Amino acid sequence: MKCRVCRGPAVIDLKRHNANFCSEHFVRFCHQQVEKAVGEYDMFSPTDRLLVAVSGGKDSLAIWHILHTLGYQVDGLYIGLGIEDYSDTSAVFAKDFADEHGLTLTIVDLVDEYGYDVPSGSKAARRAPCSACGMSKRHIFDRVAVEGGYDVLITGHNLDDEAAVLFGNVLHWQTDYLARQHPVLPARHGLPRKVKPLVRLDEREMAAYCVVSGIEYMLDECPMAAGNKHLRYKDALNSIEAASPGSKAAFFHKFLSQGAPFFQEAAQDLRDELAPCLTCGAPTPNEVCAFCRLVERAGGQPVQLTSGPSRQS
Ligand code: Q46
Ligand code: ZN
Ligand code: ZN
Repeated sequence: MKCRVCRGPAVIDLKRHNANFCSEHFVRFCHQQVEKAVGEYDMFSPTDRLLVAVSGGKDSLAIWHILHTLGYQVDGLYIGLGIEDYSDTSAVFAKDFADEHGLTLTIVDLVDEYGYDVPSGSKAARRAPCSACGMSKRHIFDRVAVEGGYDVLITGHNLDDEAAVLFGNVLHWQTDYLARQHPVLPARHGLPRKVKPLVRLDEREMAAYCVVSGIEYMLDECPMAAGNKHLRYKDALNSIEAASPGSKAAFFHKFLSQGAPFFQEAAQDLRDELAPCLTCGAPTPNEVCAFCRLVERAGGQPVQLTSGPSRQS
């Protein structure tokens, strides 16, 4: 197996690209795929201040590493979710990475700042853990990005993540979710743009990127992920991909180029319906946002977005 670029010994084969790479050229390939996604979807420019949401897992540490290596100004944000040992261990990976590379990491702890953790909050709000967790994370991403004056918030969702979400949305024809599924969510109501620069790279490639770049990351899966339907969708897509390499990327990227335009009107309608939450100021279709309702039911304390938008009356 020889590297497509230098003909030296290859360390990875990428069937959907019909290519093999050595370590050096695989790293270069990953950087190029990120630059391509950033340019294709006009995600950000070198002068933007970027904030990456870091979980301590392979994807978020890889995108932080890639963007830092490419010369972007990018800080990290880690949220302590209070999920058993998983949270304690993943925090160590995030902090060690930041220290090793001399990068700035903001840490927000759900219990310290809001008075609940994911297990207790999801029970109190009678929501699935991943629903309560996702909502909490989105709110804190917005808050820290606004308070820190960041232009763009970055998440480490990769091609497998996005294809699995698309698969679920198509299975149930959830047109409102399909309308929102895009690697760039525009800035709105004073909140930053949100982007996903890993949409051209998959899970295996991100794990390999970390290994060849010497990035230590949290290997364990979140214990609350068991039963998550997106894991089943990933398995289904992986079977199709094994039989027909390239199917997953085609499914997702052709949706963006050929399917998504059909949902644009619905996406605009959804954006028009939003107004700032009366409690925290985050955009919501209701008077009080779902996050503030969750915090209240969990017995915690909402935190106002300090320089966020004000409600038009
Ligand atoms: S951390 Fe949170 Fe994930 Fe764990 S509870 Fe679910 S959403 S699985 S990315
Ligand atoms: Zn090579
Ligand atoms: Zn709110």
